[in-house]
Amino acid sequence: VAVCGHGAAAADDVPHIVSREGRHALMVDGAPFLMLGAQVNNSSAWPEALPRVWPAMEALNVNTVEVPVGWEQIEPEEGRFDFSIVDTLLEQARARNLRLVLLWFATWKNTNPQYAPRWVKLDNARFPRMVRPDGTLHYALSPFGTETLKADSRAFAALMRHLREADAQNTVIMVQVQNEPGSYGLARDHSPAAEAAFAGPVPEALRQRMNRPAGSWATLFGRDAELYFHAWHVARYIDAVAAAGKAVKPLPMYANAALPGDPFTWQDAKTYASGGPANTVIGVYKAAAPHLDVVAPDIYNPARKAYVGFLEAYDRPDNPLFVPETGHAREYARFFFEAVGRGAIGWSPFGVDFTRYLPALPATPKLAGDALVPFAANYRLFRPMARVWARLAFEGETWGVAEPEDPAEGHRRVLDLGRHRATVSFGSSDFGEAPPKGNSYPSGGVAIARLAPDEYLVTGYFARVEFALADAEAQNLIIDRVEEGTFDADGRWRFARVWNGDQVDWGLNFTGAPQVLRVKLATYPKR
Ligand code: N0T
Repeated sequence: VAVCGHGAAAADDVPHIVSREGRHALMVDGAPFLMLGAQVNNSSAWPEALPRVWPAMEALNVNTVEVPVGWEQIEPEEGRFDFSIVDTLLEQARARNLRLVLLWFATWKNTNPQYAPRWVKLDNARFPRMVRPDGTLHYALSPFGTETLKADSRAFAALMRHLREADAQNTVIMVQVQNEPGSYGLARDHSPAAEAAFAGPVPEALRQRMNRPAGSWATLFGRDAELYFHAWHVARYIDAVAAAGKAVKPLPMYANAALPGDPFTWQDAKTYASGGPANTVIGVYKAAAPHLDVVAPDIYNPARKAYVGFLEAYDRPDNPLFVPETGHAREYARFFFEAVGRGAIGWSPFGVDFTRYLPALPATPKLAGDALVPFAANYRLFRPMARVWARLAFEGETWGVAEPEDPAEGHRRVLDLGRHRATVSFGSSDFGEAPPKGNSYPSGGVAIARLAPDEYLVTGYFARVEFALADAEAQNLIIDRVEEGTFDADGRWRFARVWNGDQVDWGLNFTGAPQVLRVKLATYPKR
């Protein structure tokens, strides 16, 4: 069969990213891997809290858990390291056959230094904060703090050294360096070192990448000068931390972004996390941070157009698409299909465990089991074929679509598959051609992969899929055969039954049941 499994690989084959012809794969154990992820709450990486993490992960069918490791947790006193939490995480993840992404909460966590040890965050002389234009101190640490960079890099390298020693089997497959870095309410640092740098020329690597002549930040970048300047220096800092870690164990590394409100509207840098890898500065990060394999969006905007706009911004030949955080409200679940359809290496709702922290909910978990259902359904569908899908996305073509919520968009989306076209409609009845009404809430999603010129893998929830020829004048389309089945552990297709009659006459109707189809199309002449 064309869709086959993954080969065996040595345990010391460190996970890495490969890119070819604009497509990307996260290689784990020697083959493409699709992260079906979830991120725990910020304070859940403690032995006391973990028993309320794993049951949520099990309910979700994830294959990967994103867990923070705070600098304060591993280096409470300068030079004294304690990796017991890392060992606990490795052991408990392995017992559940889960992979981990570790999140290095250090100099910047949602821009602030809250996770830096107290010997760092309370010592302004040695570890300086950013300065506002009026000379007062901003809360965030400055990217010009050379001692801060040295201390952060040393701690991060120690963490990676511990992984090199304690994780030869690569339970940890990727590492996030900082968390949503930058600064809120301040476009850039105004410390003396920053002022001097801002008055100087734009660095060669950046102006060449941006294809600009030599010049100052202000002349080359106008209203974006401070944003680009800050992004450059924060990215250089993160790159140095990443490089220190990679020199020890070269795991894939990434930085994540707190985004502006939407990807279409220009916003003043003061109104979002300036300095972080937002969609507005991906090129700056690519020039400044060659040791980061990925820059990634944390997407908390549930409007389809905005969500897809962010996915499109980060899905680039020089950047694998990865969504390390997204909302866990039910209307976000459908965007999984948009992400995997674009060949994302992973996707992960944020804050999904059973620790509770909202005072408004004194007696119940913040997130009850019910809320996980649509996310669990996605992963239930994809977990058996995660390797197959990752390979198809890397070697071939895939498409994905989520149900629109804006009535102006209607309840149909058309996917251009080249020779064919797939019309996906949401809220159709089981039979007949009545116009689709939309689902009771935006919950529909479909993903399609090409298996052969006339054959597709098709799956989804709460949607109808109808195939047509792009050139309907030349020939007539006929369904050759629709097989429902599953993939076994080796990635081999297990045929279950043929769909025919009512199951194909009105399109392929996906319900809430996990169904995967192989659809073979054919043609017959017009005359
Ligand atoms: C996320 C999460 C966690 C204009 C929020 C989202 C996580 C962090 N931050 O629960 O704190 O660690 O990465 C920030 C969203 C900013 C929205 C700005 C709208």
